[in-house]
This record gives sequence, C-alpha cells and structure tokens, in this order.
Amino acid sequence: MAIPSFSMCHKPELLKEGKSKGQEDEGLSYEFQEMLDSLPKERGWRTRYLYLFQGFWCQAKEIQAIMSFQKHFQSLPNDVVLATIPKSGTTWLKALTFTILNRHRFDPVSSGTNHPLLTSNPHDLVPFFEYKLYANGDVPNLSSLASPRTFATHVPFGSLMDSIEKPGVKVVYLCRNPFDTFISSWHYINNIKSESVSPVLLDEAFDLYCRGVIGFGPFWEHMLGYWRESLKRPEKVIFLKYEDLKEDIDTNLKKLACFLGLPFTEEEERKGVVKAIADLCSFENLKKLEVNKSNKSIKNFENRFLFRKGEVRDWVNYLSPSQVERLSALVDDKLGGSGLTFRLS
Ligand code: PAP
Repeated sequence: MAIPSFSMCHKPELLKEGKSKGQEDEGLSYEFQEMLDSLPKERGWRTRYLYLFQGFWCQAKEIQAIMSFQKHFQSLPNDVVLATIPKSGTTWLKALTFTILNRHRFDPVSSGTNHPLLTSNPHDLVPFFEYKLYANGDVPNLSSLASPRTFATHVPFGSLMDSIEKPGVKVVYLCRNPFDTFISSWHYINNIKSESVSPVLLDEAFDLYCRGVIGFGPFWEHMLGYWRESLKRPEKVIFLKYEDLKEDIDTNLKKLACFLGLPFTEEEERKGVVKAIADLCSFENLKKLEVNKSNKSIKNFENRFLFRKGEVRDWVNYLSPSQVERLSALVDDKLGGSGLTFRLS
C-alpha cells in the first residue's frame, strides 16, 4: 500500500468542535475561540483573519492543528520532515523525497505505470501535519506508517524544533526566492478562494507580504530559522533552494539522497535512476497526469492549481519597478549578513 494510512485516536477537549461564529471558525470550540480572540490579528488573504501565533501569522484552523501536533506528535529516529513556506516548491519536494526514499519498492526506472506518483498527488503520499494528520485538532494513530515516516509542514523552525529533537530525525527545507513565492501565493489564493470572497488585489497582497503578513510568515523569519539551523547542524537540517533544483536537478537529487542516508550507488547512476526520478517528478510530467488535473488533495483544493508555471522569475511579469525596489530593499535588510542570498537576474 503506497499511500500512508493512519487512524484517528481522539480529539482533545480544547480543540473539540463547538458551535461556530462563522464559516472560517467552523468547528472551533468557544474555549479555542477565546484563545484566538486574545491574539493579534490582521486581514487574511483567504480567510477573514490571520492571527499572530507563536510569532508567525496563520489561520484559525491551522493554529488548532498545530496545537494538537505540538502536544501529541512523537517523533521516531528515522522520521523525515519536509519544511517549506507555502508556494516554495512543496509539491515538488514531496514528489522527489517520496521517490528517493521508496525507490527500492517502486523503481522509478522500471515500475512503469505502477509508480504511486502516477496515480496519487504528492500531497497524498507525504501528509502535512497541519492540513491532514492533525487537522481539526485530531490526534492520528501513526503506528502503522512504514519507516522512514515522511511528513511535511509549513510551521517555522521555532515551533517545530521541540517535536523533532530526537537524534536521527531529519529536516529538509526548501526555499524559493521571495519574489516568485509571492506571485505564486497570490495566484493560488485567488484560484482556491470561494466565489463569495472578493479577489485579493496584487497591490494589497504585496503590501501584506512586505509587512510579513502571509501564512507562516514573515517569510524572512521562516527562511532564517531553517537557514541558521542548517548551518549549525547540517546533519539534521538540509537547506535547498528551488532555483538550484531548477538549474541542476541531478546534483541536488544526489545531495538530498546522501542527506537522507540513501546515496545513489554507482550502479543506480549507471542505470539512470537519478534521471528517472528527475523526469518522473518534473513539473511537465506531474502537471499532465490525470490525478493532478482533476482530483483534490490538500484541504480539498483542486490539484491543478498546484501546477501553474513552475518557472523562475515569473515575477518580472507582475511586479512594478517600485514594488521590486521595495521587496529588494526588504530582502537586503532582513537577510543581509546571514549568508542567505538569491540570484535575481
Ligand atoms: P504548496 O505550498 O501549496 O504545497 P507549492 O508546491 O510549494 O505549494 O508551490 C506551488 C509552486 O510550485 C507553483 O509555482 P508557480 O505558481 O510559480 O507556478 C507550481 O507551479 C510549482 N511546482 C509544482 N510542482 C512542481 C515541480 N514538479 N517542479 C517545479 N515546480 C513545481
């Protein structure tokens, strides 16, 4: 069975469903709502509000799930956690990591039409803590998952670290330049929003983004949290960049496989395993699959919106010179001196 399956144990009292105050708050208890009301809030991109929780911005339902995750998740020594801020290439990273880790069960060279990626969206193969496993405050039973268990999250490092401290747990962080991440987020939000919600205008979204108000943002803090940890403990956290993967997927696949403790053998390289993984997980291949054209996965949103252009520098088609200037200055200010840089031309 390729798709990870798990059962639900129970739902803690504070996170139990109660009568809701509105659509966004559906399924939230009064106690939880009271806690939410004590948090700073800003206008949300897709929901009415984003709340400042543990130093980052997120939606009510995400907070509910993160609290359940932080309280109940027990890591195991071989666990792998894929971390990203939304729209940095999460879907791609899930596909690549799943295929690397499971290549002896599902040979990317010879499994033909049987490879799970051909019939399942990557989000169904590597579940998110906050959108799937602990969504709605649930507590899943993860004991039946095959090792190495592979999970994903958008939670910043500071809110994840206590849960993954066990030796042997590895974190893969994928970062994308903030310009493309912003444009990708803006498109996605407007594609998945319900018809009753008015579209978020680009200028308005851009201003929120530059003020740090985006799901799991500020983006610079998200990136820096994982960046610093990857410098401090490179055996625990690997820091990858979307643009590097686009430029040289083979080298990055080998780097990722080594980090995961499953380097490609010479024979595998000779057989073309690295290339087969790159091709199987490529944007062009995934986008054209029926499962990614017509099905739904994360939070019941349509998979097709996860595959838009998959390009570097699409932002040049959207941002005005003054917006480029503002975001460039912000990136210099926030990331300057950290060693984390992006090539923008
Ligand atoms: P998520 O955070 O909601 O999971 P995520 O997968 O991180 O989304 O981001 C989607 C972006 O990755 C899209 O970028 P775009 O809007 O600039 O086009 C999407 O096209 C891109 N993407 C998805 N799959 C791949 C892939 N296999 N290779 C390269 N880029 C991809």
